[in-house]
Amino acid sequence: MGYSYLLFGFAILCLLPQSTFCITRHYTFNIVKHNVTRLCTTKSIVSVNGRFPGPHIIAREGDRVIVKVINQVSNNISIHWHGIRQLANGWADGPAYVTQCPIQFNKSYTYNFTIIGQRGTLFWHAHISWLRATVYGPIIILPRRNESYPFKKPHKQIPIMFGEWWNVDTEAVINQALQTGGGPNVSDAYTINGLPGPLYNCSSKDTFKLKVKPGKTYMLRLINAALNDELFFSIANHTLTIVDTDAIYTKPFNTNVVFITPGQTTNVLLKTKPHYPNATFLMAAQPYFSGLGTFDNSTVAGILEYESPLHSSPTNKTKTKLFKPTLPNMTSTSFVANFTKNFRSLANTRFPANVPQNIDKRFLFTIGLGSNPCPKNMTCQGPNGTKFSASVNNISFVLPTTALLQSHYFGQSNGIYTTDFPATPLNPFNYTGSPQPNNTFVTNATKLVVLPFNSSVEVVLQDTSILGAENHPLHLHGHNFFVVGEGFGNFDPNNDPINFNLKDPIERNTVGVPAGGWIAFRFFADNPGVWFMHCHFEVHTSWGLRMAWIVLDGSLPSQKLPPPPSDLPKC
Ligand SMILES: *[C@@H]1O[C@H](CO)[C@@H](O)[C@H](O)[C@H]1NC(C)=O
Ligand SMILES: *[C@@H]1O[C@H](CO)[C@@H](O)[C@H](O)[C@H]1NC(C)=O
Ligand SMILES: *[C@@H]1O[C@H](CO)[C@@H](O)[C@H](O)[C@H]1NC(C)=O
Ligand SMILES: *[C@@H]1O[C@H](CO)[C@@H](O)[C@H](O)[C@H]1NC(C)=O
Ligand SMILES: *[C@@H]1O[C@H](CO)[C@@H](O)[C@H](O)[C@H]1NC(C)=O
Ligand SMILES: *[C@@H]1O[C@H](CO)[C@@H](O)[C@H](O)[C@H]1NC(C)=O
Ligand SMILES: *[C@@H]1O[C@H](CO)[C@@H](O)[C@H](O)[C@H]1NC(C)=O
Ligand SMILES: *[C@@H]1O[C@H](CO)[C@@H](O)[C@H](O)[C@H]1NC(C)=O
Ligand SMILES: *[C@@H]1O[C@H](CO)[C@@H](O)[C@H](O)[C@H]1NC(C)=O
Ligand SMILES: *[C@@H]1O[C@H](CO)[C@@H](O)[C@H](O)[C@H]1NC(C)=O
Ligand SMILES: *[C@@H]1O[C@H](CO)[C@@H](O)[C@H](O)[C@H]1NC(C)=O
Ligand SMILES: *[C@@H]1O[C@H](CO)[C@@H](O)[C@H](O)[C@H]1NC(C)=O
Ligand SMILES: [Cu+2]
Repeated sequence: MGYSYLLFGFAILCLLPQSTFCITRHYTFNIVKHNVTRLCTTKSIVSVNGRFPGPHIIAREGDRVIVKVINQVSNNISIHWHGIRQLANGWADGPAYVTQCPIQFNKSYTYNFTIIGQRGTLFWHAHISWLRATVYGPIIILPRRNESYPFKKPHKQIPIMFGEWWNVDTEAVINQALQTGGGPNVSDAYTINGLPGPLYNCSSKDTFKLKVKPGKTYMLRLINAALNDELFFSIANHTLTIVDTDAIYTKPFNTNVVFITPGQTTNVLLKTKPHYPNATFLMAAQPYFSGLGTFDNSTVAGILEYESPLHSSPTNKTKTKLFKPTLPNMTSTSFVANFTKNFRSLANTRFPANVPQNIDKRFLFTIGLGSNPCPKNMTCQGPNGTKFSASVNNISFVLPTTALLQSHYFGQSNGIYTTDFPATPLNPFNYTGSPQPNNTFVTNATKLVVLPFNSSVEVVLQDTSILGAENHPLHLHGHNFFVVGEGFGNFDPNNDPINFNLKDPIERNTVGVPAGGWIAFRFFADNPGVWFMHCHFEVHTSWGLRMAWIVLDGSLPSQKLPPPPSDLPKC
């Protein structure tokens, strides 16, 4: 490796009011070019410290994390700490043109945040254009030093990061797609910890191997960092126990297959067989695809290998049997629905679920695809000769050329954004049925919703079937939400709320809205700032399936957005 930057600089002890130790953890992220070869194709990628995937951030709940990001490439960059609450700390959230201007070539920015009330797995990734294709890595949040897990402490913990490998430059892919208005190409492979595995040509040497001992419990920290694909994951002959999602403990449940959308994280316990099984097991992931058009339908595989002092020679190893997992049909919406129903918050006295019971603000947002007219002097490759677009309540969100959070903080919204984002669709229609609207054109605008501090909010996200119903993984910045209900078809405001779970709904930061269906979530707007909400399919975000909330300051000093740090990048 050409770069040997120190991950840990130094650590400073600090004392919390609860008299438990927390520390400050320092990292340096040098954004540099790096050559990587997969599937016999070498390409130069944007990377952190010349690593692919990027370095691990490891911290305990309560710790402060300081990451100095130094941009040494010509691409503008910003880093998002996906799922970190960033309480009154929006300056460190990272989405380009939302909370900050990007870090330009030869400039640096220091992200400074504390991890509060979260334990499990999150991840960090670039949050500008499609650079997160190669710029991502895990955030591992251990319990406080004096606290235990609500389950038996695992023997070992291993991040399992799913990603996509593209033989071509992903920046060129999205730039061209936005130009022509057509659907972009798809990835060439999926990866586990950057490795496509043995089911691709010229790839066997790039296979992730998990070596285990019999009779132990391992915690796998699953992260879906793929650009555009929801995934099914399974390990042959092994049951997985889900215990934590998006850094929140869940009621444990067993499954042979995990469904995980981009932006989601899932901690699972893997109990190994009590005795050396004289067998090797494939772990594999495949997409779930619900939309129209083409997708990467390939399979990434890794190997679960039992270590035995007696059977450890290479010759003996090749003799063991290999078992393969069975994954659901790649179009199985029914599997996804069944699986998703199992999630519940732990919701006990130690880890309560603070679900809003009374609602101050209600929203119904349609989400889905749409189109923009083709400019007169061009021919476009989108639907019916138009350009692909995507929207929330038919508004395709236009990013400004400055940062929204700064405009908000300094009271300079004029010409940057307006606060009239519609609370419900302006032109209601039969969202998942017929007749479908005969005009699929979107409005292009930068409209936000303003929420008073600590208002309790309910949002229904309603998928549309315009240009195809599709499962969309929606991600909210700066907050977790409780998924109180979901279903297929159109949300029924009279009958559906009767069945809402207000006791132990799952709490998360990213949720897959069912294809041709809806979900309802609730949250307290307890975090002053400007918070992005968007589809975590990069292609849909690029097309405008995104919007932002402004949460106003509260009355106490701790409830106010502080001034920006002095090194906040300029546009
Ligand atoms: C990547 O490979 C190219 C072509 O071989 C070479 O010119 C370049 O210096 C390499 N870049 C890095 C960062 O190693
Ligand atoms: C990080 O933020 C804390 C709290 O605002 C501050 O005390 C500290 O000096 C900051 N550290 C750095 C390196 O910016
Ligand atoms: C793995 O599962 C297959 C199919 O269910 C079964 O036939 C086989 O015996 C199992 N092997 C081991 C080592 O558990
Ligand atoms: C994947 O898609 C290609 C092209 O559409 C098709 O030929 C192939 O059979 C598909 N493979 C699987 C495993 O579905
Ligand atoms: C290979 O496995 C056999 C038992 O199946 C064992 O006796 C032998 O020691 C092993 N060889 C090595 C080099 O591990
Ligand atoms: C392990 O399995 C292989 C292949 O099935 C077999 O040839 C070998 O004898 C087995 N070794 C032991 C120790 O059971
Ligand atoms: C998957 O489901 C689709 C739609 O139900 C069906 O057409 C296809 O044959 C199925 N594929 C497999 C491999 O079962
Ligand atoms: C989902 O659950 C229903 C009802 O229990 C069952 O009929 C269906 O087969 C399940 N689908 C899948 C793919 O497991
Ligand atoms: C079409 O016109 C726009 C603005 O009028 C211009 O920016 C663009 O370059 C033109 N494209 C082509 C292909 O001529
Ligand atoms: C495609 O565009 C033509 C001409 O603008 C229009 O008549 C037709 O209805 C459109 N078809 C679809 C499927 O939108
Ligand atoms: C919406 O469309 C579906 C399917 O076409 C139909 O069954 C339903 O009655 C429609 N609903 C309304 C309110 O028109
Ligand atoms: C467009 O849709 C509206 C409402 O469904 C309908 O009244 C109108 O006739 C349609 N127009 C065309 C040209 O199909
Ligand atoms: Cu989407």
